[in-house]
Amino acid sequence: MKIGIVCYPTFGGSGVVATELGKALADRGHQVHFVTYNQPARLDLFSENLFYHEVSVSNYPLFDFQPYELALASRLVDVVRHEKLDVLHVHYAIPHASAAFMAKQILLTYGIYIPVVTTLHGTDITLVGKDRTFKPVVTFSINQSDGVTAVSENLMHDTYEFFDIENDIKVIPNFIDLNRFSLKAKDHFKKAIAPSGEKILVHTSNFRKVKRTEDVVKIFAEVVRKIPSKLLMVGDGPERSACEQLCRDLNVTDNVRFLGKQDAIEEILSVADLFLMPSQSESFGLAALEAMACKVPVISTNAGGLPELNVDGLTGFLKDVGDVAGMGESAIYILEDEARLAMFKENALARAKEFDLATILPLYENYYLEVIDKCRSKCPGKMKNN
Ligand code: GMT
Repeated sequence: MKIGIVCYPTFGGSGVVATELGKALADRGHQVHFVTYNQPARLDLFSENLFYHEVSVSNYPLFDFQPYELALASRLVDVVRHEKLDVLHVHYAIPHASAAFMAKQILLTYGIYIPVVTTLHGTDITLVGKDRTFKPVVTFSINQSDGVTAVSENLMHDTYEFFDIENDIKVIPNFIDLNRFSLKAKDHFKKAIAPSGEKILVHTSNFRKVKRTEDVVKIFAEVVRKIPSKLLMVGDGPERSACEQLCRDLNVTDNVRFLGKQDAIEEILSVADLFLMPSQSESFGLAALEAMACKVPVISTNAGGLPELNVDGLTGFLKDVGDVAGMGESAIYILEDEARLAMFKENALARAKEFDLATILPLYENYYLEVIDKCRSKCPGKMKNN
């Protein structure tokens, strides 16, 4: 197939999923065209099947806000026509699904029907989508998509609950490349971080409010009182300075390191004993899956889709949002006993394997074929190979 992928090219989970999916599809022999404003963070163009089409937005001084959505729609029309795509897969409803809708309408004037699959990732629905000003556009563009997927059952239910959706939504969870995310020998790094054999806790995120990064520090402050340990805070974002201040207030700065944005997350996870994800909401929790694949148990909230990934008492523990004391106690419970910690680590890896890329990728491939087939019978004559 010739597949167009639209995503945010940043470190965010939706961009990571879209990029890894595109790369894996290219490895399977599909031709994959990324259409976005920057080359996606994890995209290396070494495959003959991978293409990148930049969306350049004007900087015409008349506009206070440059019309990205229109630039994207125009670029999509161009790429679909000239690369003869079979399907467009847009990640994140705003503004990708609506830009795809506009491109689809324009393409019809050229006698081309392009099937559009929209994947909902979470914040497009739970946070942004609930903003009343966006609701009509999100509802409309989901309903106008030829196929819709969500990354968890929970996100699917939320979408049906908050929007008037007439389309079926297929759940296809996040996936993990176990070749990349696996336990690596990083003893020298471990020694540098924890010279006296302290336990290592890790948090990775974009430090937005929804991640409750201050809870990470508070949980760690509980743990370090009982268990010699270190905390690695990976990533960057608006809440970082508040977290750094909290570390000073709680007198834990000597045991916490802020590493900023990192590419080789798997190397950091390889030295970790526990992963903390106290999010307010989390449609799936890709960062937790990455940790589990590196044999790291997870202390998380029970928000959103996290219970579909983290199994309470087996791969870690789930607590209510804001239950810092409960998360601290659970962390100590896992870390204080070596045999117990080893068991949780094994369980985390076993669970992660259920989300292996090799298992999830065919779900997307089959879904594209199903959607293309449905569209072909809906509009004979306007589809490629028709
Ligand atoms: O979590 C973020 O802040 C990034 C966000 C995004 O939209 O890029 O991630 C969302 O999509 C990921 C991939 O499907 C999910 O694993 C994350 O759980 C989800 N984040 C939230 O729901 C907060």
